Amino acid sequence: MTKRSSIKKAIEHHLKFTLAHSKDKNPEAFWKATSLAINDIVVDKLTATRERQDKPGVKTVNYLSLEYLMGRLLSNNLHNLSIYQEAEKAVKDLGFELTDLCEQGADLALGNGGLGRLAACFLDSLATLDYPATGYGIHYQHGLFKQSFADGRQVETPDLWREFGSPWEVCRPESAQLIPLYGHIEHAANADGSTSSKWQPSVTLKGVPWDIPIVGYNSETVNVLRLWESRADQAFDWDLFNKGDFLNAHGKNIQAETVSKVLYPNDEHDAGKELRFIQQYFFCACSIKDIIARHQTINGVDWQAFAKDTAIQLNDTHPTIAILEFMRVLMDEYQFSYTDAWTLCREVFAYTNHTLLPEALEKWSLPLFERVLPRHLEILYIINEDFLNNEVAVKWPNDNAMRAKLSLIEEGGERKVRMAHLCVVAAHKVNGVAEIHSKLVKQDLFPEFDALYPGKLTNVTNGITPRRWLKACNPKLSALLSKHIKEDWAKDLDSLAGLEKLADDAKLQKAFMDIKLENKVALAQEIQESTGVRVNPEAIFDIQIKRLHEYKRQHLNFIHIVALYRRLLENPSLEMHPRVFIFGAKAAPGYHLAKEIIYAINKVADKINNDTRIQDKLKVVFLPNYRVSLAEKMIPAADVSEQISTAGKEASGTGNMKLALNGALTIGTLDGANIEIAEEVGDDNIFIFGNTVEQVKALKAQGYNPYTYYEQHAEIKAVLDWLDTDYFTPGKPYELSAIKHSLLDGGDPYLVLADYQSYSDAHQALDEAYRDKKRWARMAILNTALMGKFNSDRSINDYVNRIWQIKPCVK
Ligand code: OAK
Repeated sequence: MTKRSSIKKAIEHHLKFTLAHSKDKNPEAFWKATSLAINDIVVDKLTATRERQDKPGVKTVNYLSLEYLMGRLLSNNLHNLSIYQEAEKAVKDLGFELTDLCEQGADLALGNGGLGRLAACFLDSLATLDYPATGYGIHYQHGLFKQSFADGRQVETPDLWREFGSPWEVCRPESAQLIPLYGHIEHAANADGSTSSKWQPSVTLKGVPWDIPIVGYNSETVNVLRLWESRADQAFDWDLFNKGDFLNAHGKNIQAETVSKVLYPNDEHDAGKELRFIQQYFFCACSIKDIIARHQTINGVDWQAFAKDTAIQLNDTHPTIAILEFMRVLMDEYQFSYTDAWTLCREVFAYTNHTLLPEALEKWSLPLFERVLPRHLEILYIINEDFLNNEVAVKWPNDNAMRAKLSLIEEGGERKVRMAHLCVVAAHKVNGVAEIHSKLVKQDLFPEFDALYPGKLTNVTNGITPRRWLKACNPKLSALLSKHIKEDWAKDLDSLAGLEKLADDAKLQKAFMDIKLENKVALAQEIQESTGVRVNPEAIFDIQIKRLHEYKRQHLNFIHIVALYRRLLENPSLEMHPRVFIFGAKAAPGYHLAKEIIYAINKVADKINNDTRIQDKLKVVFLPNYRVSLAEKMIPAADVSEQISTAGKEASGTGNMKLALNGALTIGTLDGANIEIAEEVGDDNIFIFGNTVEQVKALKAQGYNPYTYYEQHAEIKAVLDWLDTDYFTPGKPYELSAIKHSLLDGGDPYLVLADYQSYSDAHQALDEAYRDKKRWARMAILNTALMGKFNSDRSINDYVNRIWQIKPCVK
């Protein structure tokens, strides 16, 4: 049987027997049946992978992350299995277009932004490179909220990604774990005079795993993403039920289920909520138990082999409690001495830092810690004493200030546990996510730790999977690349450098730019459908997509747009190529200024888009509900990529890599991975502007005063003052004043005004470059050609060589 006919048969089978559908053409049911049919192939490979990997001596990396932004799985899995075309034909035989079917699936949006999407790219690369790996996280009932706009303001509604089931996941009740929490400690005297502690927890949760297969591209491996769902330990209170108290009979279940109910929607902001703390502990405890259980199934109780077979990577500090849970299990359940447990712990754990923003650095209040996890806090004290007395005091004798600075506990005011310190002390490697970020982690965040542990702090520059972010999302460009590059470039992205010598070739330039235009036509249609705004595909599509955050400076982009509008009103024949500014961004529901920025962009967009005086030279669109599947439509259509964070604030960025790979030119600051992108493509093929990290520091040190820019720069003044009028919000002056207020009275913490002129100049240069068609085509081709470094396969191999020391596991 051909692949096409076997897929067709499997779809029909699932439609009839799994879903009990007749031959009606229900697209949702067809999507599910198709996914189930493909999942059959996946499960076969999964079983074979398990058989190969579950053997003594096979080292596995366990990736612990509170977030995974997976997006949709059907099209990705088809591409990775190299059966997309066969499936397309099979589905057509049944009367459907595969692209339409793929649109049916919900995004798996179990993450907020960069950190969660990075985790998803890394899982793809690990499976592609045949590395044994398990991802661990939470099976949130509701992922990141859905965003819509009402009169320009963000409205959030719950995400119901698995309301009617999800065809890829399988529940594994046989691997459920019991997780104790709260309660108290009982101390007992031992015969040798020492004391021992026994934790008497008062609550027990049950963690039930759901497994999602992770299909490698063109590889033998299907790994697993294991997500924990919380349930009550004992199901139902029959006593209450029999007494007629039906609602309370469910009480415990409802409480227990809240633990995995919803993803916290804060990006890079620690709100310090008890439920979030329990989420972290719950998934870490489940995962540690699972890792140990798996080790024992394969090795018996041979702890000698544990460190040889196990690496645990902490995706930021969110899973830090895994360190304390591992210590607790070793000491209290396996009778390890503290020293032996700590030695093993340090061999196994490594930690990735994803931000320098102080508001994102997690610190948990000590009373909260003590109430929820009394035994873990006791163990933390032991680690801290050991660290302060045997490491800090040895390096810096009699230095109380240093003790206080490095202690795992912050004193003064409310006492707090510093999660990042615990990570750095426990991990054998700590990495930042781009060269400059890792340098700042060493210099500014942890200089003393760098001195104490030479060589522990390192860098692994982020990457993105070229499978999802080029091959699958930009099929036309992919086909063109495959015509010119004989290697399997989706695996070996460096091979795209072969295009460099063709960057001036007129035929390639035309084909490349024709494809860009076709992608822009498709996005223009999407824009019209979702916002009603008509945009001209011949205009420059200038895109900023990322979470809404002051440091990412959507408001710098916004102020420049208002300035362009003003210039056009003053001079309608201003020479500029038509431009469409396109935004996609969600704001954390409690982040007031971020929401005001969304509102301001929407209000200004409304005015500009309906102003006939400017002859369609300027349009502004804010696409609602930015998410992975929308990014897949926007990125292939971008001419310009806005990467304009204040230097030193964006750890790496990964959208910058995706956009450049798809032939967009970056306008960006010398921040995060922009610096490495500039190194790869060369200064002629990127628009760099703004103050550098050193200049930002100097400006702040000399007492940055935004008012000087406001008073001395006529355009800045005119634009900010304009926002106070009711021009954009008829009858309601001051509706858009929040931005001005934050930039002037608020002190402009992210130096928007200091970078404004340089940003405006860079846009001017960009506009001129675009009008030279050949020059632009050359630059765009070179961006695609020279992104090889940013393949997440390279990142993963860096982790393997510098941190994990694992090997591919193949037949
Ligand atoms: C989110 C919550 C807490 C701490 C960090 C984050 C986060 O998403 N950080 C982002 O991580 C990405 C992946 O490393 C980087 O590319 C972004 O620059 C960084 O902001």
